[in-house]
Amino acid sequence: MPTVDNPTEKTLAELGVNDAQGVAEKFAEVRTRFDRQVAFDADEIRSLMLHEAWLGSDSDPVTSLRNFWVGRKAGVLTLITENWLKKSPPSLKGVVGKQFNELKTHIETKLEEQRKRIEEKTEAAALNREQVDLSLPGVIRPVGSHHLIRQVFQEIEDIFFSIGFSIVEGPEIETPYYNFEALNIPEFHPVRDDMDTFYLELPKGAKTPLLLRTHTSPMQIRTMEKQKPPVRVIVPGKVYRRDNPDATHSFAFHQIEGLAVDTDITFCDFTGTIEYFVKQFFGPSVKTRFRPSYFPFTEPSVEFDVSCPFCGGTGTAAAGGTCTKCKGAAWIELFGAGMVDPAVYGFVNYDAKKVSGFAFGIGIDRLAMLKYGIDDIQVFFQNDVRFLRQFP
Ligand code: FA5
Repeated sequence: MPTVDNPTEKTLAELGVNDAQGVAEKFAEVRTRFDRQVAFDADEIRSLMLHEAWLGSDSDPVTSLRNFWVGRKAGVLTLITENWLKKSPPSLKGVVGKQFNELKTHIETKLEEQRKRIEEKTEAAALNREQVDLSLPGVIRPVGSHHLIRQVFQEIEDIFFSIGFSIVEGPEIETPYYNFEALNIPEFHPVRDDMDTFYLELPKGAKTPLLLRTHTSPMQIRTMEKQKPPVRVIVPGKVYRRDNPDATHSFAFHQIEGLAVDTDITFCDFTGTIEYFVKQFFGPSVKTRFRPSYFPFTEPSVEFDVSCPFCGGTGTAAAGGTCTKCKGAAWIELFGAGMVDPAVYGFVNYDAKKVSGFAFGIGIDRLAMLKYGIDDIQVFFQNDVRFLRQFP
């Protein structure tokens, strides 16, 4: 409901204006009302809107004020043009036109000033709200850390980097060819029984069966297929076997494969490299030894042992009695390794007469258990933060 009359909705004749002075008075009246409103800030305009139908109902009070005065359809300036200027008698047209132009310039200038003023004020208020109080305590965001297995991978990678090895990674889903055959493990070879394998269910007619790799050794083949000697790589990764979970077995675990092939690699290079690694990893005082073993893809094959780091290779615990870690044996079995079997070179088109090399496969989980005194492999996979926090 309008509470204030809007004189611009009437003609000058209807307002009883018939001379130049009357015209000037009416324009002055309108200008005074405008000057009062344009001096207001946004909140004051809002409350004015509630009381005066002079202002529109746009949700933004500043826009409402602007539309009311200069809106093209029904703004005051349009109404003056229609009702005062166009409908004034010829004798007053000149004076109404002059007054109108002055008012128009005045209104437009002042509205622009008001817009800038309100904008600056709003911006200053926002800046004020966002000001940072440097004396307040900061927000503490907890920083995560690497899982112990990842840390052990990193330690081993650093050691092998330092002696010229590089890292390669490969697929966890493999073909039987790479996981077995090319590693000199033909079908029905008894070794396949030790690596009880997860096979993928594939649609009928699939070209080859697929499996979850049971060790990182397939990457020996993939690497040699791609690369001519010299080869010096380590392969960190996840592997899978259908083993029942217990304190030392998991169905998913981690290995690092190592492979070095060149024209003149000897058994001494092999044992020297392994010994260097073990001493870097467990400390200079540990001793190593190797025992004959068997892998179809290495010949000869060995099992590397380390003198028990817990009892100093004595078999006796510091507090007396038998060392519980090595069970009094003084040695702990570490991993399998060997000189690459010449039969393997045949699968990758290497000349077995010209090249030689060694390979090893380290079970990371058991190595980490040994180094950090952990007696159950399952804790690596349970993600209990009480365990994880012990290895920041
Ligand atoms: C192999 O996997 C060979 N590919 C290693 C190798 C590489 C030999 C290159 C020669 C040359 P093996 O099956 O022994 O070997 O497994 C290697 C290591 O994996 C073991 O010493 C053990 O630490 C770890 N391992 C085996 N099965 C499990 C399991 N279920 N859970 C946790 N760790 C396991």
